[in-house]
Amino acid sequence: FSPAEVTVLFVLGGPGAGKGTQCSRLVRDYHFKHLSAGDLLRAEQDRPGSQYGQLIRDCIKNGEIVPMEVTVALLENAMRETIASTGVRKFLIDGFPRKMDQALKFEEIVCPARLVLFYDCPEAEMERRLLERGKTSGRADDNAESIRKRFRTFVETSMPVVDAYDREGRVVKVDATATPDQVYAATVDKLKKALGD
Ligand code: UP5
Ligand code: MG
Repeated sequence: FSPAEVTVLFVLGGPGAGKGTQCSRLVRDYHFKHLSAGDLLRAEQDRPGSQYGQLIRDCIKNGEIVPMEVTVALLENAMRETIASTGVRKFLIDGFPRKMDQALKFEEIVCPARLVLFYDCPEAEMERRLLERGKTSGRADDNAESIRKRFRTFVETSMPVVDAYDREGRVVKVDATATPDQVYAATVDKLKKALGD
């Protein structure tokens, strides 16, 4: 895809920062297609006949990053399907890239990102949200032990991606500690300024 054909925003932030919550609101108001890398991986894990099911299950439980070939292929397929079936060409790529090599690969072979929307939230608040959600989510990684591992991977591996984009001036940073509606208002405000419309 060329940037003239499609618009990609990467939506990043720690586990439980509220990426999915904010993406839903942006979809409601601005007709983006929301592609959560985590959701695509969980769907692939459960797809009968998938050769990656066990690998994905193990990585998610341990808060580790699935090899990027799998994730990039899922994202690229989902983008193609979306364009073919709906014509929508504006994508929120949620929870990806989580590692520097993934960022470089995606921008090389799929499409450069217009900008990175980064939700900034303290660990204690993210932990509180995830433990609360874990009571009903059924997610295999919403337990204290997996959450600890997810936080470590985020700090050691994923945050450096945000920092690299920030040095290029491509990050829109939003404080994610307020209520979802307040965070959304800040998101819209900052995105409008950054995108100039
Ligand atoms: N909530 C949200 N906003 C709130 C607010 N402002 N105030 C109070 N509560 C708020 O929100 C989390 C919870 O908090 C919800 O209950 C929500 O109601 C509440 P959510 O919007 O779901 O946050 P999000 O940032 O999307 O959290 P999520 O748990 O999805 O983040 P992760 O990044 O951990 O999960 P993801 O699904 O992206 O990845 C899971 C795993 O998949 C990774 O650990 C990894 O193993 C694997 N993965 C890869 O390997 N590669 C990838 O590219 C992507 C994932
Ligand atoms: Mg999510």
